[in-house]
Parts: sequence; C-alpha cells; structure tokens
Amino acid sequence: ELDGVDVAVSGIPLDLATTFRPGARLGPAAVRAASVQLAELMAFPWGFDPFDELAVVDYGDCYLDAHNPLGIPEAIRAHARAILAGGARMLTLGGDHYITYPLLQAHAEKYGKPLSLIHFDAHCDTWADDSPDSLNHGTMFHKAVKEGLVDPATSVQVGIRTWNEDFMGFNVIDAPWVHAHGAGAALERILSIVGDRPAYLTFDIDCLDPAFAPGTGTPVAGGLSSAQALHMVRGMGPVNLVGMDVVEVSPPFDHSELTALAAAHIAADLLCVLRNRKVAARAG
Ligand code: 5AB
Ligand code: MN
Ligand code: MN
Ligand code: MN
Repeated sequence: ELDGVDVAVSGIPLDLATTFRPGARLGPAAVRAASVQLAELMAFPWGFDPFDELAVVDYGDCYLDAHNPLGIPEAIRAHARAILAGGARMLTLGGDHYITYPLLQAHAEKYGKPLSLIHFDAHCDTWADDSPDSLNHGTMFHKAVKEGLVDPATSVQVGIRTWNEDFMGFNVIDAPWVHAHGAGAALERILSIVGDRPAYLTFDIDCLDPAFAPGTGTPVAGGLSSAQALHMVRGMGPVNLVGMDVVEVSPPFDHSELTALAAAHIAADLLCVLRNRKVAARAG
C-alpha cells in the first residue's frame, strides 16, 4: 500500500449535459462539509472511531476540464488508476452517477472482471447505450454489463422504483419489497447474491425517499428511509468491498443539508465496515 493508505476519499465534481436538473458537481464539497457534523456521532452505533485503525486520506477532487468534455471519462479513469496503483481502496464522492462507469473500468483492471455490483438507486441505470464514452445519463450499467465489467447474476440493485424494459439480468430488490419485508431481509438477500466475490458498491443517494434526500437531480417518491439504507450498509461486513462511491448529491435542491448529511453518514458507515474488516483480517 502506498504510504500505508487504506482508503482514498476523492471527489468527482461532474454534471452532465443530459442531466435533468444540474447541481451534482457541487456534491463532493457539500458531503465533505457535512461530514464535519458527523465527527461526534462516528462512534455510534459502532463503539469505535474508524480512524483509530484505518488510514483514510482525502485526495481532493479529480480535475475535469470543462472545455474538453470528451476527456472526462479518460480523466476519471486516469484518476482512479493512479490511486488504485498505490493499493488504497477508493471511496468516491459524486457527482453525476455516470462517474461509476469509468470507475468500474479502473476497478476491473485492478481487481479482475467481472466484479459484483451492489447498486442502491431509485433507477436501474441500464438504459441502452453501447457507445463507450458517450456521457449519457442513466446508461452506465448497460455499458458495464456489455463490457463484462460486472456480472449481473451475482450483482444486485436495491431500492429501484422506476421501470426499464431491460434489467439486463441484475437481481433487483425493489423499494416496495424492502418496505414489505424489511431492511434485514433485504440485507440477507444481498449477502447471499454477492457472497465473497470482489464487489463494488455504488450508492445513488436517490435510493432514499425525497423526504430524506431532497437534494438530488432525479428524486422519486416511495424510496428507502435513511434507517433502512444505513442498516443495509452497516451489514456489509461479510462483503469483499473493493470500491465504493456515493453519488448524485445535488446541493442546489437540498434543504438544511439533509441530503449531504445522509450521504456523509453512508460514507462514514462504509469506513466503519472497512475498519472492522481490517481488524478482523489482522486477528486472523
Ligand atoms: B440516476 C432518466 N432515465 O435519463 C433520465 O439518477 C433517469 O443516476 C436517469 O439513477 C437516472 O433522466 C439516473 C429519467
Ligand atoms: Mn437514481
Ligand atoms: Mn443512478
Ligand atoms: Mn439522478
């Protein structure tokens, strides 16, 4: 590991031209700011401070040249490759959810493909678009499946409540199922689908109900509560998480920083999960 860094936090402040309501480029800064409010809460409910054992470094933001949109996918891939080459795991703050596609390319190069995907979202993001670098909103997992970056049969989409004619073979735990059966039952399904395969976790904040996360570009009613989502994220201990992101926070639509705070809380709990895995691995 480069300099002994376990987790590299970085931001990718991207808006896409195809976005209905722009603002996600301001997400990483808002999530970082909200994370300050978490400091005193971090030990709850874990009983430890994740930074006691886990070396976490904020690498700042990926530089995106606004005058060269065609360079955006390559800039994100290069950013990720440079961090992954050092051995740190990435926890990326978005930004439009598009960023997950070049991030998956870099992670698949590093960890082997296909990866398993744990995808929290209101949307399945599998809308058809085969052109690799088209920067088209909501098409990332279509491309990722077509390129063999993720194996849909060992992947799962959680919180979905919009329709797509092609789910591309992903397992889907939709929002009504979580409401009917509970977050605990959903977590058990996630763990059995993914097993101990290398898994990338992508958390689109719009998986949460707009009551909990109003600050996002494409809100959809009927979503998960933050308690349900946190329960599932906190249960990721058995999963071999090779990469993580929290995306689609759009501060212009937020109220009282609720959405940024929810995203920061998800990110903090992911750090706690990684901290526990590190401690458990050392204990043998
Ligand atoms: B998200 C929709 N298909 O293109 C569109 O938030 C939704 O990353 C895309 O899941 C949602 O705007 C993309 C209607
Ligand atoms: Mn979404
Ligand atoms: Mn999405
Ligand atoms: Mn969106």
